[in-house]
Amino acid sequence: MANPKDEVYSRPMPSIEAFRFDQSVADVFQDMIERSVPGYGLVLQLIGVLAEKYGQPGTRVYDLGCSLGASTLQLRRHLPDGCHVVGVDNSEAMVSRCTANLSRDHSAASYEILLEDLRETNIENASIVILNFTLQFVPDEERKNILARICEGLNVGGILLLAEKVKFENSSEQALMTTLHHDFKKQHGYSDLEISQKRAALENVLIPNTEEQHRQRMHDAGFSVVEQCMRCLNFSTFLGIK
Ligand code: GEK
Repeated sequence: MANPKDEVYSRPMPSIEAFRFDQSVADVFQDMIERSVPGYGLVLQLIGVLAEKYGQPGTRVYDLGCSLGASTLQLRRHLPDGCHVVGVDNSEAMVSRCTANLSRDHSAASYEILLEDLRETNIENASIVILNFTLQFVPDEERKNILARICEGLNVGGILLLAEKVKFENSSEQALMTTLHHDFKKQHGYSDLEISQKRAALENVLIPNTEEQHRQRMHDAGFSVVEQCMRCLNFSTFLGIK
């Protein structure tokens, strides 16, 4: 059965409220993210590759901001035996759908899905932490501490996968990437109205950093290796190894 279509911003709205991960978004989220984030499917595949390579038996693996569980499922399907998967999201609507999705998956890895703010999540004995398009929604000034706590909770050799929408210092690069991203969305069926209303809703909610800020922050947090492993337009993915 096809995923329900995202039409959240399809009709003109008299005023645009700040974007929230509520029931109406959770209901259509898979379609929304697939048609909005170039490279999303490839990042999910990459998570599977990393799970197989870096998952350590007897450790915990965290998916922070797990939404409907797309990354969580990739982890469960590709981790070696003996890992415990922890999915975390602070949206009730997401957690309830995620729990239902995970219950239909019969991979061996044990798991729990927590309704929790990731800023409260206790990270310990971890071999993998995933922040797949989540850090961008956390207040900018708190991101440094979050990465430091993640690095502290990882075992040596453990990894962080960080995928984010990014911005560019150079204004022509910023303008070109923004235009191409909107073209990508149009080609995936979004109208100009949907694109502009969603953009307004995300204005003070999704705050992007530059790639340099991400690299620096990961180094400062204690990762000894920081590599950009993917970029599609204004969406970048970094791998940090402790
Ligand atoms: C995927 N990773 O499909 N604590 C916990 N969850 C949060 C917080 C927070 N402080 N802030 C936001 N979220 C997923 C996609 S979506 C990305 C991640 C997007 C959650 C929020 O409720 C939402 O479910 C998720 O982070 C971001 O692989 O919408 O672009």
